[in-house]
Amino acid sequence: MEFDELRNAIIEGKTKQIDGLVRTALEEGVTAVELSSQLIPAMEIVGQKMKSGEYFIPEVLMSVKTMKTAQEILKPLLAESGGGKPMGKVIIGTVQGDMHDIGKNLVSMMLEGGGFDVIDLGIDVPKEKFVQAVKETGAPVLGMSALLTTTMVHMRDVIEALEEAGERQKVAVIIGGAPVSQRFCDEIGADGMTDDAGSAVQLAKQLVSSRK
Ligand code: B1M
Repeated sequence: MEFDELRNAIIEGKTKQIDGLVRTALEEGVTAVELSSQLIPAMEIVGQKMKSGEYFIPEVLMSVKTMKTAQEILKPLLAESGGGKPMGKVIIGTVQGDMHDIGKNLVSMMLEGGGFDVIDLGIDVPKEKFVQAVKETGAPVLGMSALLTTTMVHMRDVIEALEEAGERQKVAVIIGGAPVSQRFCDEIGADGMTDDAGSAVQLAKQLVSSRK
């Protein structure tokens, strides 16, 4: 399978073509997990074009729409890929002020594939909503995503709010997103961070089993 055509469809925002390209790749035997990981670098290139001023928001949104079309096709396949052993609940959301959700959605889909029951709070999630979800669901894992250096700071606010509500010890907090580092994770007292969706599933599994 030649992935260049698929990546170019994302970079150039060819929403109408992506459906056929993804389905052809699947028919050729490429797995949904492999396809997902092949498509991510295309968004990196979109980011570079955004930064250099070659792309403005409308172009970026066409790429996002194309990526989301691909994700919709892959979602049920990723959910099936884990073998089905139930792992419990995970709450996930993009922090307050942040609208980026492609990476968060990918993590969500991979967690479902890993057997987790995912409660996705969406984007621009205020700290109160994270705390309420932990209280109401008793989920053992809370995941937060942030793509902006200006919004990642809200991860700390959520952890502090969990402490104030007496919920912090009940839930393992994992974080991720392009600007997040291990140093930042340690600084804010999160339980772990990962750079990619697949490792987020491994981390969530480790944290759940270490708490049993
Ligand atoms: Co935005 N944006 N954006 N954007 N955008 C970035 C992040 C940026 C790096 C682009 C750039 O300048 N090069 C830059 C941030 C700079 C910074 O803070 N340092 C930026 C900016 C500045 C902005 C705006 C401020 C632009 C403006 O309006 N002037 C604005 C802010 C809006 C807001 O949120 N308040 C904005 C808006 C947008 C769009 C709406 C146009 C669109 C988002 C649409 C959407 O998501 N529905 C958008 C996009 C698409 C991007 C880029 C191009 C691509 C992001 C993406 O989807 N990547 C991005 C550039 C880039 O990242 N190179 C950029 C693909 C995705 C699969 O990767 O999300 O990193 P990622 O997820 C990975 C890992 O990080 C990890 O796993 C995922 C899969 O492997 N991961 C986790 C993520 N969450 C995790 C959670 C975990 C574990 C792992 O545990 C819970």
